[in-house]
Amino acid sequence: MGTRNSKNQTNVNLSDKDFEKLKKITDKNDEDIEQWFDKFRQTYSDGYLDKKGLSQMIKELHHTNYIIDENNEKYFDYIAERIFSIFDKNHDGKIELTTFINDYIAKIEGNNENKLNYSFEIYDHNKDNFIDINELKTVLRWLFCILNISEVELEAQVITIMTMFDKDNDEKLSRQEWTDGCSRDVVLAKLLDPFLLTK
Ligand SMILES: [Ca+2]
Ligand SMILES: [Ca+2]
Repeated sequence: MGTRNSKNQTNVNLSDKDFEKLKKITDKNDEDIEQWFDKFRQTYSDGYLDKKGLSQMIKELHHTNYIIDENNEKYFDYIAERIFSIFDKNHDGKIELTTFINDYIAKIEGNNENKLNYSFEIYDHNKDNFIDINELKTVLRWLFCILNISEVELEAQVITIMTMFDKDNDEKLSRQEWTDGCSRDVVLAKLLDPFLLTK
């Protein structure tokens, strides 16, 4: 084997390895994954996803783990937007379907350091390699909205996180401070995980 080929001829194929990984992270069965991937393969037959396609893909990937209501639908759109901006490196408004699947799974399923680097990029909106307080609040506000955590609690958590993570007290988190902080404090790391919906 090697790749799973569509009954419909396109050049977009999923490797067996990615297929198995998809099964693992989504709890879908073989047939579900085949059908699901076929649909995307047909819609995006040139092998590229746009922002809307990515959002749909992420929602569908995770909808068996999480019920999608209006609130978290917005969250998925937001996270998809963030993920898109990370993957669309040349800013042409499209990302390669199979590369995305491969990379996305590797990152959310990967070792802790990979995953933390990925979550860092989700938080770092302006890509200056620091997470400032506003960036922290922006992502957390989305997460807490889904978790029904209040704005008061949000403010309190932001203070806690900055106190625990910001070792050089410059009121922003470097990549190192972020990965060290999340590695030290698993409870906070769980709270900060932008991929909470994926488990
Ligand atoms: Ca930043
Ligand atoms: Ca700092």
